[in-house]
Amino acid sequence: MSTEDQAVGLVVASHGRHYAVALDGGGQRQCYTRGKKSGPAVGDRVTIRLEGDQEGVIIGIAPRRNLLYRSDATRSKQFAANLDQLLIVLAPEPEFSDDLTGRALVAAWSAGIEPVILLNKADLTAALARAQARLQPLVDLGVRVVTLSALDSGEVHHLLDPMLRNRRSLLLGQSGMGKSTLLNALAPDAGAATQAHSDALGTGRHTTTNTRLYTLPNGGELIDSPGFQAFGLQHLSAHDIEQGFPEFAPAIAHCRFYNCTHRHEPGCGVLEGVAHGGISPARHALYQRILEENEAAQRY
Ligand SMILES: Nc1nc2c(ncn2[C@@H]2O[C@H](COP(=O)(O)OP(=O)(O)OP(=O)(O)O)[C@@H](O)[C@H]2O)c(=O)[nH]1
Ligand SMILES: [Mg+2]
Ligand SMILES: [Zn+2]
Repeated sequence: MSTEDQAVGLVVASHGRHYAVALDGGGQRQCYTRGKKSGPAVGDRVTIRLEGDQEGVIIGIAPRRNLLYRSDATRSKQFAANLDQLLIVLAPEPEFSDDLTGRALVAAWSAGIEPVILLNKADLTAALARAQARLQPLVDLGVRVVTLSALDSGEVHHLLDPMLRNRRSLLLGQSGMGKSTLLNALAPDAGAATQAHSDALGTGRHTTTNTRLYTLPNGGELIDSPGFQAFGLQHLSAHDIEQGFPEFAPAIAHCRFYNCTHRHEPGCGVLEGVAHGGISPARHALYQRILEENEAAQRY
């Protein structure tokens, strides 16, 4: 086939098996894939075969720097590819889940992507202190937490513009935390639907239904994604999971067995750390949950 029928571009939106691809030469096409292999993700560089004036078939995906995804025993769901930064969006209300937050951190660290927590809705002052207290163990681990209100766009620009410039970042979090509201504060032209709209329209709770990449007026690329309620990490190896708990590393050096799983082995440095206060029991419990889910999945 001649290369005149082909073009190269960036996947900027995905919805099921449909993708919007921004072509290097300008313009955007609606594209789809053929076959069953795991498909492209927002942030992928792809080659397409042109079809008509508006459409295309994705025929190749360039090698990825990284891919953030979640999976359970039956299926996997890609968040985005080739990321510089993961922005985990939390809020005092609705209450965020420690388990899901911990899993998002594991996903980022095991994929080599820098995570930052955005604690949104700082204007809800009555509930803010409790949310901050719940995040303190993660602050102690060295996770950067930026506290802000998406309703104050001046503050959002002031705090986030320097972090976002020249980088590709993904907004990730449970439904209702304010991801799309933050996006709109940074890129008013995005006009993303938020729950403020859907409340007014009386439509359902899940507002954002597809993943989409926006180019920010003050520099950088920001990807908005639908809220999630589960974050399976079945695709991670035991080694990957360990990478997701960087605070275990110094203790692991003291484990008696080289193949220690840090659950019941004698002479385990991690268990020692949990017993003597260096390692948080809640983090160790999360580690065990993830490891056990993976072992269960492998028995299928
Ligand atoms: N008080 C307050 N409300 C906010 C703030 N940010 C967002 N909200 C509100 O929180 C609700 C949810 O915001 P969205 O931006 O739709 O949340 P989302 O995370 O994109 O949700 P999904 O798309 O369903 O995943 C809306 O009613 C917003 O107006 C904030 O900083 N303060
Ligand atoms: Mg949204
Ligand atoms: Zn151990």
